[in-house]
Amino acid sequence: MVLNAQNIIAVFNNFKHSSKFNSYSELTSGHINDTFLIKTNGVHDFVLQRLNSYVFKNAKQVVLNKVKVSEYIQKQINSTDNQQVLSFIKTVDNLPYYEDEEGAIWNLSIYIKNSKTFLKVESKEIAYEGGKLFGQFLNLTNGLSVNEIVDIIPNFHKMSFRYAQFYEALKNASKKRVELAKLEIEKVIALKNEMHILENLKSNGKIPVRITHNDTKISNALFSETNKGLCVIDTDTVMAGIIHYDFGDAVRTICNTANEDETNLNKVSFNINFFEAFTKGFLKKIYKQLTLLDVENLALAAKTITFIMGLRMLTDFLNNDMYYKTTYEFHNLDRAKNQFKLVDAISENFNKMNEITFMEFKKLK
Ligand code: GN1
Ligand code: MG
Repeated sequence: MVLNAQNIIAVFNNFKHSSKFNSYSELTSGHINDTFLIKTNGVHDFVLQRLNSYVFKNAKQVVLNKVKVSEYIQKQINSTDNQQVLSFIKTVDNLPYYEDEEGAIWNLSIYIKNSKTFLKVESKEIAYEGGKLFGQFLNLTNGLSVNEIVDIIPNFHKMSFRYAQFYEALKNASKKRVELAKLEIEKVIALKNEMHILENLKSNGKIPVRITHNDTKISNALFSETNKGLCVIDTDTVMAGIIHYDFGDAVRTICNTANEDETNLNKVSFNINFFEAFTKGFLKKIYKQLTLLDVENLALAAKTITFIMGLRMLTDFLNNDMYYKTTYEFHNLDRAKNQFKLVDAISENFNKMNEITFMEFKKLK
């Protein structure tokens, strides 16, 4: 379907709302779905989204998961305040999603008013608020059974699975792309053992599996106009996981002094002050659920999730860009380079990071 105004209005009007469409704009920060802000003349504006059917083989189930998570959180916060949780709108046929003629799946949620997002964090306060918000999300979903949510992308953060995909891509990649990615490929091979430590702790039952968000980049957090954390969004990949990756993915995006797409690698470094502020906020909300072993592996989690993002971007580059949206030829390779530079910066700060997580945990316990 061509994503023009006429088609977007038609899809929007398949949902149950009493608002008149005013205008729309595309929200372009995501790498996967097509997302639009729909402005109306009514009480609410809306976020309309077409799910990526290559990434989400069972897109209907993604929406069912999302609705379940929102309803569960709504019950926990026990308030009608829809600033803290996403509210999904049903279709005129009373379904949680709309299926268009091509079989694509759409969902609609209420746009949370007076909110903003950050691609890059500019202050310790935002880092701290982000920590509280993602920690609180884990509190709110703590009682949700892993059996309630379908594993929407199996093995999503599983390192051995991502390595297998990488080796497969390497076998089939063009000579040119392999040559261009030579240094990154060497890096992936060199870090293999260390990057499996968390997976081993998880599979040996040392770190508990629970419902987690799995995509806690800072642009998935909404803030109020006064920079208070409001609501965690993009619940597409909420499923069974370990809290470490939620901690780590937030650190990956909060403490990077550059955007994820920055190509000038001199700008990529690790902001340890933001790490401290984020850790304070996160642990404040969630320390009661953590063991010392959990805390000892938080810094490693930041390194591991940053690495796995680089690995997936590199793999997609070798696969000629099948998965992530790209806007120029070597976009995915540039993204991978950015992430691997950040992995190095994390290594340089590793001891300090471990001191901080341990100290902050001790203060609270
Ligand atoms: C994707 O949905 P979006 O664009 O926020 C990806 C995440 C990566 C992220 C990198 C389903 O997230 O795993 O962290 O890009 N989501 C999926 O920014 O693969
Ligand atoms: Mg996502």
